[in-house]
Amino acid sequence: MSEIKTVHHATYDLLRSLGLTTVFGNPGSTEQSFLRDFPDDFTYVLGLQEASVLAMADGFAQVRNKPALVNLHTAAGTGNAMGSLVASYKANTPLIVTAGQQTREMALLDPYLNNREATMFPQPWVKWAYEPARAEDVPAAFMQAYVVAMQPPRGPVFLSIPLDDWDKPALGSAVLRDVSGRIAPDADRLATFADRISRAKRPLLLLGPEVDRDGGWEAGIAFAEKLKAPVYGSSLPDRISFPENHPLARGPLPMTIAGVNDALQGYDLVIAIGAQVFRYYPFVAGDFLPEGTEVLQITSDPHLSAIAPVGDSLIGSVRTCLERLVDMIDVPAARTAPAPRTLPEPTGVEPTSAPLTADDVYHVIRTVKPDDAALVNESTSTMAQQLTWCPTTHSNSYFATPSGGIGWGVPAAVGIALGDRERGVDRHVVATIGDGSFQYSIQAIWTAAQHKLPIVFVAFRNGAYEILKSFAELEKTPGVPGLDLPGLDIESLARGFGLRAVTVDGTESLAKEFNAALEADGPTVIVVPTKPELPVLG
Ligand SMILES: Cc1ncc(C[n+]2csc(CCOP(=O)(O)OP(=O)(O)O)c2C)c(N)n1
Repeated sequence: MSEIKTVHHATYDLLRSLGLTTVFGNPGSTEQSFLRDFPDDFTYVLGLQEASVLAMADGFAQVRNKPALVNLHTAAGTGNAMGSLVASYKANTPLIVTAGQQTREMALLDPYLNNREATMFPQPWVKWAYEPARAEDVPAAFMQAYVVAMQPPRGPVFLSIPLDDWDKPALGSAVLRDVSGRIAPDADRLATFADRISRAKRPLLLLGPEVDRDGGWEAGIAFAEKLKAPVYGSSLPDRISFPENHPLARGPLPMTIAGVNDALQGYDLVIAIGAQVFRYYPFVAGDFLPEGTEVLQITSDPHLSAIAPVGDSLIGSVRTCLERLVDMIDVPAARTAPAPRTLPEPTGVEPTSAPLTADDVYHVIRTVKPDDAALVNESTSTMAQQLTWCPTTHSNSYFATPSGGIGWGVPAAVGIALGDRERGVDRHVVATIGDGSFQYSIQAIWTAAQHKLPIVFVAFRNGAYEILKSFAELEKTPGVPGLDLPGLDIESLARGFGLRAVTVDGTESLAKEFNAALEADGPTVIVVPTKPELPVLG
């Protein structure tokens, strides 16, 4: 007679078959029955707080282009992870987020650590939330969670699992399924779009974050070069989908209704691929489009299609659409590509003492950063200088939060480095982080140190929540308290978590310490005293 499998056994077998052998977590008593006898071929990545656990898993999933598995501690742990979960949902990151639940035996008694209404808690920031009705359903619920997370538009899912389920007998081995991860566009509609693009006199191309996520980097270049149109990215980009040093690249669109309207003046057709129409932030009123401008949007996300205030949409994989459209459109032979914009060329950096300007810092980083390094950016008041000096030139190499919640960048950098290691990619991760943003999930740097990850954290120590001072001006709200950050010793904090750490006193020491960090066997935090600079918003 064959041995009866437990739910624990059947689930781990399934996870192994799905290639989900890394668990990001922070354990508690409600998770230990899942984590017991943790198999040797699985890896447990411990994060010291759940906001970090979830954002590390997000970075890991994004670079691997596969789901990541997260294990949280019942309601309290899920609560800590919620801010990061919003970012994962908005980035369409496939995550299987699990949380332990009190035993079914006492469910009705609302015992200590019980997760009341467990499936309601993470809503609406998950595609699916489920607590299996029976222990026997746990393995199949994981299979379903995988399918929901991976089917477009991808995103996080949530499973709450009572702690007494794991030792119960399973129904047998879980059924392994494979489903489609890409949705082909409707052929007739694509032909209509191709026709409208061919008839455009002065088109503008917007390539949003979904293009890079869908593996459409090369297809985007081929399409843009055939179209001979300027290429913009989404404002506040979480991924960059087009080489910013390309002659057609124009950087991100503005982030206000009025600003976008200005930028689109004179174009008769905006082709928005893998992008929200449009990503706005501060409210500066205006018309959505200039007179005579039309919009065609292509996305695999019905929500992005639904919320567009103008334009016609087509649902489908953006990579597939780009690959097909390039052969379907006609471009007048007489059309000439617009002149390239000029970005400053990195020259010798002037020796300058701290506090440095953001231009100084990014100029130095540009000269010392390896070309293939990934950049994670969460330095909110210096985004313009980052774009100017450190353009993204490779696929899968720029990352920022799409939710607007800070505290994502530090742990995401850790997850990206872990994901690179796991997929056999040997590159550095450079994380440029504001001194305020650094504090929200700071404990993630401990995980980076424990795993000796090749990350250079550059902390901009301007002593303020500087971007909020710009907002105070824009919104005419003088006298807001709580915008200064005196007395923070980030170097000591980093050492306390076991990292190499240094504070630099100028451009020369920044370059020297950056190079030393690249040679180090593990992560380094470089604190750079910087001048507070009010960015222009709009
Ligand atoms: C979780 C979360 N809490 C609060 C905010 C509001 N907020 C936006 S930017 C910012 C300050 C960022 O300061 P810092 O990282 O030092 O960058 P700086 O603007 O100084 O360049 C804050 C607190 C937020 N975006 N997310």
